[in-house]
Parts: sequence; structure tokens; C-alpha cells
Amino acid sequence: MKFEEKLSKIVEKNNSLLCVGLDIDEDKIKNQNLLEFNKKIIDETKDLVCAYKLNMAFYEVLGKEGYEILEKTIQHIPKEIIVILDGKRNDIGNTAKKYAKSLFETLKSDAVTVNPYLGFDGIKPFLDYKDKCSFILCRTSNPSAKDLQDLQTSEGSVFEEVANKIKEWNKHGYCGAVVGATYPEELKIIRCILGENMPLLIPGIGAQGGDVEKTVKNGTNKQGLNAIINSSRGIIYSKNPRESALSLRDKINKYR
Ligand code: OMP
Repeated sequence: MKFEEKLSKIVEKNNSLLCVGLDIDEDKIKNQNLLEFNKKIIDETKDLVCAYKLNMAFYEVLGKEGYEILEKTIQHIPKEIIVILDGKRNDIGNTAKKYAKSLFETLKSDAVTVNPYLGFDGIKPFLDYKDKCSFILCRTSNPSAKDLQDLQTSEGSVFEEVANKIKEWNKHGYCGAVVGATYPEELKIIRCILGENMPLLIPGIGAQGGDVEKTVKNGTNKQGLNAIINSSRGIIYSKNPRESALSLRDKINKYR
């Protein structure tokens, strides 16, 4: 099934644009089995989300065991829910091909995050997977995002140039863009450049303090769709992850 079809089905079924980030941190989850921790979060939230995002760093740091937890967590996610592997990968084409294969085929994800710094030949191997989505970093959520992304070119700022490139690259495969919820004005500009049909992955809600109302208003399209809004720490380390996910899902829906 094509990514866009899978996304629209689950968004409709769970009435949700929420993505829960399964960023397990062994320093925070003491005396608990990490796989069981993930399984419990999934069991408690699977009717409230459209996607789960697993940031590779939190698994890779655990070595062999982390890779096993990653695989088993993905297996535990119901097939109808989008799995995003967040590795922000990229390299020269020959190497990027292996990154794309490992994330899409070996680990069986539906979508990945990709770094645009190397340009098109580093992106192309990801776009060769026609049923998948490659979310390309456009405006990141961190305070230092401005260092490079706000630099001015003759055509506008670097992040606007990246958005224009993503639009162009989308003709070769299925692209999305990553835009931080902490920059709502930039989010508005990027949605405008990318049009109605491109999905945006929007992290930065919860622990990073992004504003939910502005994120939804500036990030979704006219139908209130095509935005996947992520919160990781704000949900998985809260006292009651189900309650937190429910309340964020409903808050997002209020502004759609
Ligand atoms: P919380 O801040 O705990 O909600 O986690 C945010 C998640 O989104 C982490 O996995 C980040 O690595 C990721 N992320 C950002 O926070 N900012 C970005 O600009 C891009 C990402 C990402 O690509 O997902």
C-alpha cells in the first residue's frame, strides 16, 4: 500500500494526527525492561495515533540489544499504523543506498528522516522506494537551526531553498518535510511553498515547548490533514501516557 493511502486511512480511523516518539532512554527508564516499556506505550496508545517515530540514536546507543529492541518494537506496532525511523541519514549515493535499504527493507519502516545537505544524489536512493515516504529536514526545531537555515541566498533563506528543492525532488519519488513546531512562522512559509499534498513531520511539541494551536493552523493543509505531529518525552515519560496522548490528540483536533 502506498504511504499516502496508509496515512490517510489511519488518520481517519483513529481521528488523529498524533505521532508518539518512542525515544527510550535507559537513563530515565530504570529497573524496567525497555522492550516491555515500548510495548506498553504502544498497547495504551495504538487507537490514538497515526504514527510512531523511533529515533535510532536511542537504540543504537544500546548496541546489539538496542537493535533487537528496535526490531521487536516495530513488530509489535499494528500494521495499519505508520512507522517512522528517524536517523536523519544521508551520504554519497552508493552509501545512501545501503541506508535506505537498511531502514526500509531490513527494518521494514514506512518512512524515514533524511538530511538534505548532500543534495539530490544522496536523496535519490531513498526516493527509489515508491511506496515509502522520505521526510527531508527543512527547518529543524533546535535553537541553533538559525545558524545555517536562516542564511540568505539570492532566492531567500536556506530553509526556503530547501523547501523548493524538496518540491522538485518530490517528482522523483515521495517526499515529506520535517519542520519544527518551535518555528510556527517558518512552518507557515514552508506549507505555502510545498502545497497541500505534501506531508509534514512536525516535532517539537511537549518537551521543546512548541505551540499546538499555531502548529496545527500553520502546518496542516486546508482539510486539516497532511501533518504528523510528534511528541516523544512529553508522552512516554508522563505519569499516564494514555491520558497525555489522548489529551494531545484532542487538542490537535480542536484546531484542525
Ligand atoms: P521530544 O522533544 O522528546 O518530543 O522529541 C523530539 C523528537 O523529534 C526527537 O526524536 C528528535 O530527535 C526529533 N526531531 C526534533 O526534535 N527536531 C527536529 O527538527 C527534527 C526531529 C526529527 O527529525 O524527528
